[in-house]
Amino acid sequence: MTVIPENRTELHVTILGFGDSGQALARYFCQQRKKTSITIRVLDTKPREQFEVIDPLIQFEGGPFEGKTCVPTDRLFVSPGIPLSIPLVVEARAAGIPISSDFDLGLEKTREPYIAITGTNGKTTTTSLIKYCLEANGTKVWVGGNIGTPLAEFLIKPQKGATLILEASSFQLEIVPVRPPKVAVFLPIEEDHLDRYENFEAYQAAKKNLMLASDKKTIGVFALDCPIVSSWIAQFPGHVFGFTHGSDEYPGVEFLVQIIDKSLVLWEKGKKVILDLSHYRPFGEHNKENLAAAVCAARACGASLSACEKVIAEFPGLPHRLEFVRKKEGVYFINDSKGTNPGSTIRALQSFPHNQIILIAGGKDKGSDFSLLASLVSTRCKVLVLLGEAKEKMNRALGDLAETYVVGTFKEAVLLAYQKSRRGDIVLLSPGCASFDMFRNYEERGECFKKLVAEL
Ligand code: UMA
Repeated sequence: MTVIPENRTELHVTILGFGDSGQALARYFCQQRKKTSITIRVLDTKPREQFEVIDPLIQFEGGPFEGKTCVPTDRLFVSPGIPLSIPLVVEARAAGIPISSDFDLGLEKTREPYIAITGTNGKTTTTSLIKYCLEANGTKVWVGGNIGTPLAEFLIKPQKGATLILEASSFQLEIVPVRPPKVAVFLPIEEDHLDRYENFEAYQAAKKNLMLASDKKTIGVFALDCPIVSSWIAQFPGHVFGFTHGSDEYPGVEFLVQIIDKSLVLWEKGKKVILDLSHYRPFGEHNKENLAAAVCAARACGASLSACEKVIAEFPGLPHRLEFVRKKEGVYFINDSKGTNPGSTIRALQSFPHNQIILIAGGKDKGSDFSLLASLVSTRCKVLVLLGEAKEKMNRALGDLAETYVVGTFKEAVLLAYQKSRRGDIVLLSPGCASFDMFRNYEERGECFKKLVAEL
């Protein structure tokens, strides 16, 4: 039990991690101090000099967590990047301290309906597509979560009447959401973050917490072709919507979207409607899946078909996701820096013709199995350029399957890829790894690629 005196009037909160979510939480509690007395303690492994501490009353402690304790405190908030398994959190939990996060608090303190989007790849694109479909329909929305804006920001500046559209990572779902979503989108689940989780099952279990939060009114949107999420349907308490590349025979699915070549076939209350995708710009089958998921979610929230059609015609795709950069001497340069796990690199490779890809891959390994890429590398890649921390592991898994080069710097990788390319080839940056060994984040890596390509 905590040992904070019973008769005190102030609230003690402790925040682990002072990144975007930790800082938003701290600002929220500072704002709350106008109404209640609150003590805010923040711990981050980085030194204090690296932060601008926003309020002199925040007790900031920088440096390693070893030897520190969060007992006593009334509530411990853990940033998504910090595992709940670290001793500091385990000790606090054992002492009966409620463990929370900005995502958790955000759902607790709001009453607005929310749409949560989870799965391994495609979450941000789907989140954005849902936003555009609802906006085109005149619905007021607020977008946040893993996409970039912490939910605590909404608590600081609430928007009355908005529908929350929240990209939910496995990290953010490790605590079961306190209230049911209006719509829960389950995109395909593949191996990722195995440096954080004990095994693939533990990663799946975190994503499944969104299902555990759902109730009979929740509309679940399922990737029917994914064996993992589709196996959850039998236990899902709410309405089932789904999308597939397969047939229209899905008993129990109330709203089905079939992806057939350049169209989406919608089966809604026995009626068939076709949405034409000839003008939909994002590359690849997976981007049609993201769109199908978004159409299901948008229809679940009452968006009209014409609102969805407007988005299909106008959505340009997102930066760093199979983003076309430049065509130089007949060679196409594509930036897929957000391809941070083998599953997303597989989708990128599937989006281009056989034996014409010069793949730049590698970065920080997340415990991934790179042999998952083997068959596509052997059929689609002319040349493989490997770099970063994972280069040797990738070379062992894939090096015999294409002409392979292991390089030291990002600049070398881009120059070599260009040198090896011929008219009609595709130079594709899709690392299959996180960026943190060489860059601040995947955005910085993608921007660096675009800059180097522009200089060629
Ligand atoms: N820190 C420690 N000790 C640790 C680890 C981190 O003190 O052991 C500190 C760091 O020094 C840093 C802070 O914690 O100061 C960073 O916290 P964080 O890693 O939780 O990152 P935030 O800036 O709060 O951003 C988080 C999400 N980050 C992660 O999940 C790693 C962001 O997702 C999200 O956009 C943001 O909250 C708002 O909701 C990013 C991400 O990489 C994009 N997500 C992963 C992914 O998409 O694969 C899940």
